[in-house]
Amino acid sequence: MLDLNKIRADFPILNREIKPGLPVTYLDSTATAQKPLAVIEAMDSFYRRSNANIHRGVHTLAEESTTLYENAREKVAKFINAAASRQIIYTRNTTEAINLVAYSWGRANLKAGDLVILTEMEHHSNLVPWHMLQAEKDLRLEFIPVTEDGLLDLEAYRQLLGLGPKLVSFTQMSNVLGTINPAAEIIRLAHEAGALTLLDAAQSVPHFAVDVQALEVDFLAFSAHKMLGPTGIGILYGRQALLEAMPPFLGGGDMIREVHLRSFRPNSLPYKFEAGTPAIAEAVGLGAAVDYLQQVGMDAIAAHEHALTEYALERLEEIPGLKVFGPPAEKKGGVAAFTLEGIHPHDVAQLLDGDGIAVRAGHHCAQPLHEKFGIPATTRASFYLYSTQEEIDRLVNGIYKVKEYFG
Ligand code: 7TS
Repeated sequence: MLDLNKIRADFPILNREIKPGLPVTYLDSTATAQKPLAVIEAMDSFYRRSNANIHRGVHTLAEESTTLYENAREKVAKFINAAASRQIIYTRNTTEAINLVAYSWGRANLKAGDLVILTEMEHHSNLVPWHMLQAEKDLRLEFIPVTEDGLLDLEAYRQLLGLGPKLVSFTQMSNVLGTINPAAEIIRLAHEAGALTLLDAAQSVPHFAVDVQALEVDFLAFSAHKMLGPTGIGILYGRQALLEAMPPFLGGGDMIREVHLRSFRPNSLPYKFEAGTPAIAEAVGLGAAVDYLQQVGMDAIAAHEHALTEYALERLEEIPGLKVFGPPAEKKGGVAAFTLEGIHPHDVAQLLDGDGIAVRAGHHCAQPLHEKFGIPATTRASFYLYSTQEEIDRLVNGIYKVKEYFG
């Protein structure tokens, strides 16, 4: 069990009042997580004490800053059980990590007619890079269908595998349905069919233990800001042999070993993929976020969110006219996207905001998924380690008020 009072005291923003006497009820952690003091202070201390550019100086500050930056990489490597920290590439976010794979690996390895399998529940960041590459390379894209209850249709997947895909790229957890996909099985089947795999772990790494070696995944992408860390930094993990064979993505300083007027030699891993001055303070913040998550314990966080999700679904589903999308709680993480009969999802979110309740409305960057269900938008509440039953009660009461308002 989590000590929720203790945890909540670590997050200054959770004390924020939206209006005098009206506390914030933050139910939008799927979009971005709030930050504990440990992360804020690590970044503050970096700028106060150690700020300098990395890898380029012999002076004390440059050495300190380089050490802090690289220590954070080690922490991330251990956190997802990567075999070596050079397999951890700093990017800006999940989106950039997926684009890196599409542009570097995809451009070098895919040709006209090659098949990439995605799913109908992907975030736009695991769709559009492949659309763009398809336009360039004339690839074939196919999609694992989503069933009515929000699961991937694995029978259809097996059939698609018969077409000889080169890559299967999919999300470990849907940011709308909350579905936790059977990643290990999907990866194993892909490998049996001779395909590589990319796992969008934007919604999984923050919420439960992810072990890249146990999964045997080839590429994995996630964002610091969804796991208590700062914005502006994300991670691409890759199998070492793959990363070594890939051409650089962005060119410039730091990613080179030597440069001449008409040529360059790329740097070794991970620097080959880190062009220009990176997000140094953000890496330090990410390292502090990893420490914080590990101190609380990923299994305890997952258990807390699971209990909350069960409670939330039970309470939400008793509201007449409310439909939650996605599978039952046992197959789902802490996300509840819903529609309320006769009321636009944006109106629901707007009225809830009047009660200090922060939820999101729209297609949540998963427009094809909403099209599949024949709806333009949903209202989405999402939970994290600091979320409470009381906040879910406030949400439910708020929704009853919205219904009253609209008669
Ligand atoms: N993949 C998934 C599954 C996501 O949920 C998101 C962000 C991304 C990729 C992209 O992450 P980024 O850090 O590169 O932006 N999801 C959301 C969301 O659900 N609402 O706002 C952002």
